[in-house]
Amino acid sequence: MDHPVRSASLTEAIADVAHPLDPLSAREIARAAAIIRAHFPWGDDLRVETIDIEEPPKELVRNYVQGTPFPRIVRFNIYRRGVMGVWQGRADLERDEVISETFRADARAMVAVEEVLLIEKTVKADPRFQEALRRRGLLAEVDNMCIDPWTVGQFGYEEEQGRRVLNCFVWMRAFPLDNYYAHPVEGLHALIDLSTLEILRVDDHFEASGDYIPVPRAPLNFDADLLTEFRPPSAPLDVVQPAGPGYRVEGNKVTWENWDVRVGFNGREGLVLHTIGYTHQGRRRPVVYRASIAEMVVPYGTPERSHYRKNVFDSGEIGFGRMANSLKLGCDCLGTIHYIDAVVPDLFGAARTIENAICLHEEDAGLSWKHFDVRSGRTEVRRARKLVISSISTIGNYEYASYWYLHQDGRIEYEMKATGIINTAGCHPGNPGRYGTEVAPGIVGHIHQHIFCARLDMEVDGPNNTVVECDTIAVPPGPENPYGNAFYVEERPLLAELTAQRDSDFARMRYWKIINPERRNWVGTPVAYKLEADSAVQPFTAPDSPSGRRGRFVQHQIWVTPFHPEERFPAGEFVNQSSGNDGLPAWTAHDRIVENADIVLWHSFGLHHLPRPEDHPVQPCVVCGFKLLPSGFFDQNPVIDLPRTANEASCCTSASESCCD
Ligand SMILES: [Cu+2]
Repeated sequence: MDHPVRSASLTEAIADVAHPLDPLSAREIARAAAIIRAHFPWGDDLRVETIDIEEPPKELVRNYVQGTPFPRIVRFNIYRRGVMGVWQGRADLERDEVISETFRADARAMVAVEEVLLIEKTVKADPRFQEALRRRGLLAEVDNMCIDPWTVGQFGYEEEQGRRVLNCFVWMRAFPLDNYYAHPVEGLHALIDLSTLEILRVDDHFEASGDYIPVPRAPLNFDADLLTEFRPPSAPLDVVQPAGPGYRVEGNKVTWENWDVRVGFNGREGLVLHTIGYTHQGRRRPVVYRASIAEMVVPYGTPERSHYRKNVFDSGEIGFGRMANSLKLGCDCLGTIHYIDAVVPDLFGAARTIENAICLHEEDAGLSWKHFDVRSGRTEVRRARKLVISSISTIGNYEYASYWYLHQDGRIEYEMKATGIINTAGCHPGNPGRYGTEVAPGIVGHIHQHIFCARLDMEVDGPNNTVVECDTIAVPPGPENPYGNAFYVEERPLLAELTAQRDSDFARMRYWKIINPERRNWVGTPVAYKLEADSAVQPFTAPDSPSGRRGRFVQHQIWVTPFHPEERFPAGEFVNQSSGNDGLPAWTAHDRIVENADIVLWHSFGLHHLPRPEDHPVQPCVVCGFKLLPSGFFDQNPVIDLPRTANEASCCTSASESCCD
């Protein structure tokens, strides 16, 4: 590879921590684990769900002077093997002690990958499971079975109370590299207690009728070693920056064009952007204090067999950060790349480094602006580029690729690209039922949604903001609208939490602005950013249903809350098997004031996904996201100052022609 590559760890050691918002280093995680182990003398039974930095108060961050000392407080969620509930607490790394602890008896810790590794073997050895395979004529192939455990939600079933439970779905492979999701063993499930590895129940949904759905056997693969036909390779398309990239990285602070941002990461949310600001005409102006994808849920739409239980919170139950990939140069990332490693705790509190978890690079972003003056005959044209900060997480069958883009013109854009393998089920060929698409003979992809929640702790030009709803109103035809053409935008500030739970409205071309009421632009209106909610999703899960209760954040595209350091996750701190009593609905019930306040804007968005045959056997990326757009934040086009340049590496396929003058 001759692409330049730079690599660094976010933080190497406590001594190297340069900023109060820096994520925990490997050494800090190890030290925190040692403090916790000394405080909770459970020996080998100690299990770690979370060890993460407690972000210091905003005032400390805002007034921080480089090189001065700052506190390092760690948040932890831990549990004891075989004991239900979670100990939530804090440790002070300087004082070397646990400074607070609360036992949350009803909480169930997130599911760790280390915990599920033993499940497959246990299920396969269960006589009830083997008997179900025998009834299907599959017992001889028991070794080929692939057992995927799924989180179960909270349906109030007696046998699941007081336990940590997963429900297994079954696929099978014909040989080691075979794509097993092409071979669902439909209607067969094992419910397992994660703490004891006891199999509570095996469900064979076809036992009574005997009408088994056959396992589709045709191989449908995507591994290059198994594919025989490839199209000819495309012409090379290289991204080359001979003078190096346009960004600068110091520790985990990134400066690019007029932007500066601090890159953070944790085991639950994955990528976090801190203190995003834009310097214009010599003044740094804050825009977002903290931005992350704080939760996501995938509700499935079929009530059939055990599929109704599928309503998974891949972030809050599993952890985007913990499941982040090590990215590969020239494959995941193209161009002049700066990689950042991430460090997360493993199940036993050891620091696990995910090398190259975060990718930073520039991309061409097409045209920025242009005008041809017909009278002077002159053309002014500028090209745009963007800074990309990304990471990719694999959660079971699916990949979530997360991209933050900073644009030169002040735009912040987020894209979630979903790829990987759809969750497949079996059907009688030609009869997928109304809840899905038959994506290949005998394989159904059920309808579902992927709904994410962005937590946007805004600070547009200062700490206090107001969210304003903007509806376009058509004036009724009559004396005030004699030509029938009149329409205008009506603005309405969202003053308190309960009235700030808002939905997209196509009939009104609704959008929202985040304004700073105390700062005006040159025409006297409050400076603002506009949220473009391009990927609003209409939820179809009943809000009071067992699954709907747990993910109520999907019921509105917009929620606004006053900042509170403990209000971090929209479906609550502990989501696994939760009943839905925590999170946005509980907090906003207090109807706190959100006008001209330190506010957090929560935006639910996502994908409405009835799988297509083209999504199978591996899905090309489908994309959802949103944009934050300056809207009266600047007095005029902020990229009017882009220098007039022509790209010298560009050429014409016909050598005699000159494209640029
Ligand atoms: Cu999907």
